[in-house]
Amino acid sequence: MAPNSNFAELFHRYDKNPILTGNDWPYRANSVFNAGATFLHDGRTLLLVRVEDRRGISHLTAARSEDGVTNWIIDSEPTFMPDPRNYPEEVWGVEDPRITWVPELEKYAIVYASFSSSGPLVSLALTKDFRSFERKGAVMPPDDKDAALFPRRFGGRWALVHRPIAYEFPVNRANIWISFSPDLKHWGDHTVVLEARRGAWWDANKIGLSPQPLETPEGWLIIYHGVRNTAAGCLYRLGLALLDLDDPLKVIRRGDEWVFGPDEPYERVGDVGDVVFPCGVIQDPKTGEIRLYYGAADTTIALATGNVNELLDWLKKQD
Ligand code: BMA
Repeated sequence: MAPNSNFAELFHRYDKNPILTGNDWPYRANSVFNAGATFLHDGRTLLLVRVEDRRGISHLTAARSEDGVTNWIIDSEPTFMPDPRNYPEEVWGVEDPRITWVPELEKYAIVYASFSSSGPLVSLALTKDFRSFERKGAVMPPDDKDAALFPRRFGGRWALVHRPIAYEFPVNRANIWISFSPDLKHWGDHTVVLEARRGAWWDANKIGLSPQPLETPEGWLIIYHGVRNTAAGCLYRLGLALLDLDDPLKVIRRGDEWVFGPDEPYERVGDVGDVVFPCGVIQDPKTGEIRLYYGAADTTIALATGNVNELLDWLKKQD
């Protein structure tokens, strides 16, 4: 896909991308990518980075920055290692965290994929400071990933977005679901909220939540990835949808076209080429400016900026 400068884009790449690579790491790493992101209470930005080691197993390491762009201070050792002795589902690593600040708990919820011997599943941990963690263990069985917690309850229940795989003939399909829980432990009322399209569509067969849902005055803004299988491999691109603020099972709008996809060499070439995969987004509540942190080709971390108001305006034109 060649960028066409005749049309304005919704996301703008930082000109010094990628912002973090394995070379920046204080210890040996194969690749650093798919980072969750959040504001800390002191205004700094925290990335919880997926680091793949040279066995192929991933762990998570925190990096902090004043401006969210430069001068990252990276923990000198892994911050959150898989713990297969106590949590056997983490045997092949922990991956792709999404972070939500939960005011009621006064804690951050980290929802991540544990690579179990039966496939990836969804796990949850809570933290106040990204130094000590309260693991809650597996919350969804395999295959399931691309999950995040909403920051508050709906009708008294917590809500989790996630992406179980449906083994359908002739191709596996994956839709975005929401499930509910009174206590963050027992989950039910599993409901499909966004379905993968079919056939030639960019988001045919497999879609999944990308970063955590973004709260806007008009609804929960969902940035999701769609996977297109081609003869040359998979293409990961991003689309937008808007869910009702009080009832996230209600889809207000969904865009037809993708809004961001692999173009630059660092997105097209790497351990897994043609992948842009954000797990974290930060919003400035005053200006609506957002910073989208994405894994590029499963190798480095890159940054793109946008504005929530422009994304919402674009979605309104999609009716
Ligand atoms: C997805 C996830 C991501 C990865 C992407 C591209 O299924 O496993 O961690 O970035 O594939 O390889």
